[in-house]
Amino acid sequence: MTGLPLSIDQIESHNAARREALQDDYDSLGRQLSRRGQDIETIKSKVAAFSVAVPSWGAGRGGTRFAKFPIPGEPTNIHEKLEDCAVVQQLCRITPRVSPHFPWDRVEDYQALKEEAGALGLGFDAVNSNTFQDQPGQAQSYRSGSLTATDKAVRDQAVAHNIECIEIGRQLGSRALTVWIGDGTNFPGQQDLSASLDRYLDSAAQIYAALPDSWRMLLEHKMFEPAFYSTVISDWGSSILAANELGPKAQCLVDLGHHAPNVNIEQIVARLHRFGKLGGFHFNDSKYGDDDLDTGSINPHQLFLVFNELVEAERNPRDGFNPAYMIDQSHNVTDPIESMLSSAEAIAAAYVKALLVDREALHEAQAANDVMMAFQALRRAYRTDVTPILAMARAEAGGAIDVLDLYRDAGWRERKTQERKAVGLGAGIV
Ligand code: LRH
Ligand code: MN
Ligand code: MN
Repeated sequence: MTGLPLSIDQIESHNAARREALQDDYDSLGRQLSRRGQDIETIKSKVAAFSVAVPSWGAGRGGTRFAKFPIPGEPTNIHEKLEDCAVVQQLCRITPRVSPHFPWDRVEDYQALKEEAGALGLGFDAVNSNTFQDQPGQAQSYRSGSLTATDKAVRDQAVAHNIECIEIGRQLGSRALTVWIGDGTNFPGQQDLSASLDRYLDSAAQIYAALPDSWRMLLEHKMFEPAFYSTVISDWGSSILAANELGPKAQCLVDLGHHAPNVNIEQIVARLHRFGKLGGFHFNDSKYGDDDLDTGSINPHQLFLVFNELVEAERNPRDGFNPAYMIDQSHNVTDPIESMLSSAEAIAAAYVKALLVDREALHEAQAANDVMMAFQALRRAYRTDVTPILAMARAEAGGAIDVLDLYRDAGWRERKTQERKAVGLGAGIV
């Protein structure tokens, strides 16, 4: 591949200077794990096979509804976003796919976009529709809802947009459509809570009917925002009921930030898997609500517990187990590339720690109701520093041993500051 953004020689010399120390740490961890009956090479090969998609919108500097503070060299279109996602992938080697959002990423020629991504070492993941914003020149407004609007013309427009997203996704080589709607209410009595769900099911069924056989429709629930009294697909209950009604190609997507505070998300994961409806994840972290903070920055233990359920699910697949993993963050105060690198590492670390759980010991303790030993089986895995496994897997795949160090040394953002046009100020959700 010649179109890669960073110099392969630079990665090689970066790694050469760190390889000996890494080998030392890796060997030491390998000995520690082998005393626990675990083979570090087997674990490393699982990381090598692991991947998580990055969102095209995550490459831009996010904002809040109050303000957006762009950074120099920020990408201004899908082409530049792909370049930045390629930097992330080149350094960390576990983010080979980009999840696009339409119409934000609209272009004339999707075949050409697919080739452009391919030359950068990237493919496309789930396509995301957007019926939570009005676009210039749009015939109908989503101000009173989209798939659930009382006005049929609005619902028809929202359905048609989703079907167009499927068509674009086909051209990009995608195999899933993620549907999140902002529909809901701000006042008690504003809408009939049952009738709006009926309208959702009717609209969603029309989209489902347009889905190719090999595709999945991922229903993303969210408790609140932008609607602050009720949301139509507010929780995993509404989501799984809708997915069941739609059919086997419909599954539920869990965005970690879309729940009530303190909700037991790992249990939701286990429930969805139990009924074959665990479709995918949007990884991020939060302290208060849908904060879209960097994954694992607030509650890495919860992320580990989610992956603990995923490893259990992998060992015990029901109706197939193939969740789509993706990062969904808003980078308001960091360089988005650095946040995505750091988050990809946090996600892989949670996965590896979950792999390190002594499942036999855990299951035995559970069967014997030995609470402390069951907990310790998790605790022991969680406190292991798995950094050497991640770095070794990365380096062997051609990535950087220290991703952030190399990213800063490469001066990518400085270079792009010279080349790219400046982003205007303003407010924005992403
Ligand atoms: C909604 C959401 C959804 C959107 C994205 C921009 O809060 O998580 O996934 O598509 O943010
Ligand atoms: Mn999301
Ligand atoms: Mn969200």
